[in-house]
Amino acid sequence: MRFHICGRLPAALLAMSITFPNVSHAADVQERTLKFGYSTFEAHPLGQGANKFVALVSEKSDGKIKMKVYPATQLGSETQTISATQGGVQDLVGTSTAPLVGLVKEYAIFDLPFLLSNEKQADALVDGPVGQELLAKLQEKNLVGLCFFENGFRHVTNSKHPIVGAGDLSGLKIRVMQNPVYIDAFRTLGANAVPMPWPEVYTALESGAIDAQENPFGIIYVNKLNEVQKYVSVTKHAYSPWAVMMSKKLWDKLSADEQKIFVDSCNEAKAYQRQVSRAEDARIVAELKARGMQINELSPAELADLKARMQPVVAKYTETVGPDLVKQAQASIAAAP
Ligand code: EAX
Repeated sequence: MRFHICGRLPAALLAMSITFPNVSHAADVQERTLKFGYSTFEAHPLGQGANKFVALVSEKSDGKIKMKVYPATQLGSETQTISATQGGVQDLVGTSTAPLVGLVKEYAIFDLPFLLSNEKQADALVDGPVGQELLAKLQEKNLVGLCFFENGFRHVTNSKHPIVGAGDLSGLKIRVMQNPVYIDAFRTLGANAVPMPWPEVYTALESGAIDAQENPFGIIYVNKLNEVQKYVSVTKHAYSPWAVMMSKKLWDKLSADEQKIFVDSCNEAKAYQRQVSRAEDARIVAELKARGMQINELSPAELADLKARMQPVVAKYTETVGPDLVKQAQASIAAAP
């Protein structure tokens, strides 16, 4: 029977069935239970994407590879969980890319103020040669970058007044991520920029130790920042990709089949994750308003002024990451659909 079917296959297909493993090839996959920790809540689009990734890995491994998720900074702050993953204490981690700048300076390219204007450009950048090169660079630091999810475009919130122009940031005590570009950017605007790990932010806002912070709508919403912040100003000053990473110690122990399962699952999950993230944004804005937040846009003139004031910061970090890398990034962005 088998022979009979083979006999009817076109020659090219027959050749393929000899060259490549056929369907009966048993993938080299072992039973594993892995720890995957990340900073935000499971209900956030990032958490939904993480769950999708976990489900895909399970499905593709016939249930052999299980991942236990630890959302909401249960395993520590982003910098702590990144180092735990480098050391192999934690198997997988998802974080905004901003704290990675301490390990691989080129990651600062994502933080250049106003580099990106929309999601299509973001996808072109992170899925293009620059993003792929940056994922690969993590290997030097005992991490394997699997793919990029999306945290999103960042906006400033504060408890004092609406920010209608760059001048309104002056004097505000604002929490920023542990990343030199953000520190410089907000200091340039006259704000008192304080780098702080995320798990400390809510309390610092609540106690009035800081006045302001900046994050995408989704993070503002799931963390209920409306309870401690009155104003959201749609500054869209930077875009945060979110890297899904594996400990290189674990990666090196995996079979080629297992490695492929993780990379394929991450790439499938990212499409879903980004779609959820983008679909949720409008609903979240309405919800934040319903919870009493005052949301304001900046006029085109004020935005242009803000961008202009960021130029020295862009120039400084273009030198740090390398002008060629920035040119490559700009080419990907320009080619976005
Ligand atoms: O969970 O620290 C931050 O502001 C980041 O956006 C983080 O991913 C939030």
